[in-house]
Amino acid sequence: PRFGRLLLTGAAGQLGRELRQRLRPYCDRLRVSDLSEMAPPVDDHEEVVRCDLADAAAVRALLDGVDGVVHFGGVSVEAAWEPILQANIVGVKNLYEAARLNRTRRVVFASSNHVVGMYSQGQVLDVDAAPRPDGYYGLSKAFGEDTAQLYFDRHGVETVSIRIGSVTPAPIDRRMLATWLSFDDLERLIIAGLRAPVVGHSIVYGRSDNHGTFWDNRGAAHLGWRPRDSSEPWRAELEARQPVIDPTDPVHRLIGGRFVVIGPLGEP
Ligand code: NAI
Ligand code: 15L
Repeated sequence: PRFGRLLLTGAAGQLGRELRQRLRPYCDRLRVSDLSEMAPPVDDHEEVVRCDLADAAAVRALLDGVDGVVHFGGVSVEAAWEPILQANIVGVKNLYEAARLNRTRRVVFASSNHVVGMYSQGQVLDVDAAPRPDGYYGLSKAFGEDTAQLYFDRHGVETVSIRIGSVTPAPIDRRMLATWLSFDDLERLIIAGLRAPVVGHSIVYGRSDNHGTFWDNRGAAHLGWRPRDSSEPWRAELEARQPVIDPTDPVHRLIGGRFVVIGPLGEP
């Protein structure tokens, strides 16, 4: 079935710009939003709304008349605490309060692999793996997942939290052989997350059907999503380009890759 009005946040971002095109066919109206400037509406099925997620009143209005939210807005990398606090913590709380007040039934939340970034790459994690964030960014995404759980338990707002690996047109380093998620698989996962009859608060790892993955999605089978793409065609080229990997280096040993050493927490 088509959706009535869908809201996409983060629409000016790397993934948002692509998703804006891809979500259009699934809904009668697509409302797109970001703090930054976006392209004007392409036709009268699109609504373009500039909004700071940290502004509770503006977010409340943003969700008015919305059936489902694809929440991709926020700080997307390791950064100073204050912007992460405003966009990813205050922002996610504002989003869920607005969903409750507007009776929005379903959210697909762009969580991140950095929620579990400090686990070893040698482990295979289930969808119920407890957070081991690798920085303020991963910590804020763990807060987002917990907020989703709270608003389901208290108010019945359903969420699929996608612990996204790495979305790029093609994998570009050896870690991405495990973490890569194609845009096509991401699109299908978002739609499955919106359409699945009952999700409560479900967590799923956003990765394609990659060999040597760090993540087991059997616990999210009820979403009815199976990735169709794989990083395997790029393996030979990426292994040749990066032939030596130091397995004792945390950047290569831990799931979060370089996020486990960068940012404010990496400073003396
Ligand atoms: P991006 O940084 O390109 O886009 C994020 C957008 O959010 C930006 O356009 C930015 O202006 C907007 N934003 C930031 N603060 C805001 C605020 N206070 N109010 C309103 N909008 C605000 O990031 P990208 O790569 O497109 O990622 C999208 C989402 O997916 C993010 O939530 C990110 O954490 C998540 N994600 C992305 C991955 C990837 O491979 N690109 C991997 C894992 C998670
Ligand atoms: C993320 O969460 C980031 O948003 C993205 O820029 C990538 O760095 C990705 O994780 C990754 O771990 O590759």
